[in-house]
Amino acid sequence: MLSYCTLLLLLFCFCLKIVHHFLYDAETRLAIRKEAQAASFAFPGVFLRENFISEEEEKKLMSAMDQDSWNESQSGRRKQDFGPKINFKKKKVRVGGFSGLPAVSQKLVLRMQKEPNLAGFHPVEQCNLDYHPQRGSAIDPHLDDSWLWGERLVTINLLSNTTLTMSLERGLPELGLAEEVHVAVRLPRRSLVVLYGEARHRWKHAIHRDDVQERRVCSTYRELSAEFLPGGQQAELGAQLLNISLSFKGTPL
Ligand SMILES: *[C@@H]1O[C@H](CO)[C@@H](O)[C@H](O)[C@H]1NC(C)=O
Ligand SMILES: *[C@@H]1O[C@H](CO)[C@@H](O)[C@H](O)[C@H]1NC(C)=O
Ligand SMILES: *[C@@H]1O[C@H](CO)[C@@H](O)[C@H](O)[C@H]1NC(C)=O
Ligand SMILES: O=C(O)CCC(=O)C(=O)O
Repeated sequence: MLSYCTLLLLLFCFCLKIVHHFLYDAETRLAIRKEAQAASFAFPGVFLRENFISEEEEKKLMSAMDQDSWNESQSGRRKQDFGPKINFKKKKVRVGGFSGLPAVSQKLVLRMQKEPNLAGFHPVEQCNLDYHPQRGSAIDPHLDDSWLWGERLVTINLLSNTTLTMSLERGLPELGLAEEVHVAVRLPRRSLVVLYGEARHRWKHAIHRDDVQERRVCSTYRELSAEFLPGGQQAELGAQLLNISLSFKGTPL
């Protein structure tokens, strides 16, 4: 009986979980308060470029992607991966099988490199994810690996608008927010978003089920960490990955 009550109490508390909600403003780079008792704050580490690709390019990209097969992934997502096989637990990278990023990405990568935050951006992985409301697609809050992957995570958002939710479970004590904090970053269709700095390493990112209203596809590009760049312990492997990746002769893994 007691445990049943305890369970109910826990459920009650869970439902009452307080979350402070903010909305990211790309122009001022502020997280704007949605509630009276909180103040807006600077939110560094997000770069957003609207209309990164044209409608025509979106059509061509999507038709190229849909010519390859999609693999089932977690949480109702489907996936196409162009990159080395990685075992993050054992910190092992296998080059075999990786044939490079797809040809259609070459001009997009060149365009990325012209963005103020993306000088010298040389991706060694492209992961395409396909979200659909009928499959309840979502991605839980997480931080991307930083052993292999470098500072900048670059995503092109296709087919529909969505919201990337940034979260800090422990709140922001420096702002007097003791409970979980969410910052909603609106991603318009055909925009490019870069996460770096605090938005890359401190805040988790997620796509909530409710924020997938129509089919939505994204391509995320990842660069190497310092360990795999010249001067790093695994520089040779890094050079090999770059060589393959930037040949743009890829077929999916
Ligand atoms: C998508 O977002 C853009 C830019 O924020 C907005 O102008 C447009 O109306 C939105 N489209 C839909 C279908 O909600
Ligand atoms: C990549 O490797 C191939 C074969 O090992 C070599 O011929 C080529 O020059 C390399 N390309 C670059 C850009 O390093
Ligand atoms: C799907 O997974 C299989 C098995 O891992 C792999 O051989 C295939 O290339 C994958 N396809 C895509 C599009 O990622
Ligand atoms: O769907 C997105 O935009 C985010 C994808 C993501 O977080 C990931 O692939 O790790």
